[in-house]
Amino acid sequence: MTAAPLSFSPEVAAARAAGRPVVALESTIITHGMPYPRNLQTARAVEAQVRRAGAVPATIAVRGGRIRIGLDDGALEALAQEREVWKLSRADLAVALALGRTGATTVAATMIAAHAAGIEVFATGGIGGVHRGAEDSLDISADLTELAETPVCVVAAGPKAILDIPRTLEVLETRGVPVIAVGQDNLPAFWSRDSRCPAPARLDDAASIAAAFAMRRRLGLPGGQLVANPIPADAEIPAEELAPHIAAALDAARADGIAAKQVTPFLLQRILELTGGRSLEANIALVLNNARLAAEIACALHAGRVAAAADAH
Ligand code: PSU
Ligand code: MN
Repeated sequence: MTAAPLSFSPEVAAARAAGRPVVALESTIITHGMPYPRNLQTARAVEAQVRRAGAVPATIAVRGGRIRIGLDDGALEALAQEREVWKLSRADLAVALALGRTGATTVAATMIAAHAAGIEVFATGGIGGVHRGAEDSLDISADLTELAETPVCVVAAGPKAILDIPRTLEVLETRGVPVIAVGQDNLPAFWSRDSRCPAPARLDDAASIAAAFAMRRRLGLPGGQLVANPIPADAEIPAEELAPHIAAALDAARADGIAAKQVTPFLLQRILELTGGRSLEANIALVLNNARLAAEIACALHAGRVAAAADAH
């Protein structure tokens, strides 16, 4: 455990005291990934989904010089409506805390916070990765290096389809991150079930995903694992249908000179407009689906620990 300035919500503090399974949730998806009020409704629904599946949700954000592990409904609502919220990745976390700024945590920063708080499982929508054209821009999300370094099991619907998925897979392999497709051979692509890229590994249930994660910890390997959970079939937008919208959004980003942290929020918003809101509905469906699986994995890890403790007696 680090000396990180953590503040736990009463619900999460009680779960920790009782040794109950906890699932971390990020906040950039709320502040930069979805428009108000759907962002707030989704954040609440995702928390409810985690609870229904038997775990305790801990939405993570930064405020008043503290990393908040678990937000009550008032804090969630304030964050969802606030305008001047920083998007915090690994590079920004310390600065935002030192200055007392309000910040939303990305996958990378949420992993850091979750690990500091002793939370092993984290649900999000899609991870960041290697952007298309990264051979020139060098725009590669810090989410990938975090997965290589921080032992948290991240449940996502794959890398976002706006990215260069084959190159994202190459970086993850180089950095030694297990990439596990759930229930299918190919990696899912966020709004679509099939990226057409074979996944490096496939597992079909929460218990085996938990076992793989626990084994990685036993090996003493420092990083996490990426669990790529395909969007439910009835909510997906087929990749062929999305391709022209992604191309148009990328053109718009180039024309507007969008760079760095703005790229992903800009592309998500553009694609929302181009699909007439369908991409948002898909995004919500996939996050809910990931929250349920993450809770099941957290429960399986918890059950494994209980069994191991019983064996030791
Ligand atoms: N998943 C979503 N919507 C999002 C994100 C994930 O469904 O907006 C956020 C996560 O916080 C992720 C970030 O870490 O997008 C990636 O940003 P970047 O490409 O700048 O690293
Ligand atoms: Mn980037």
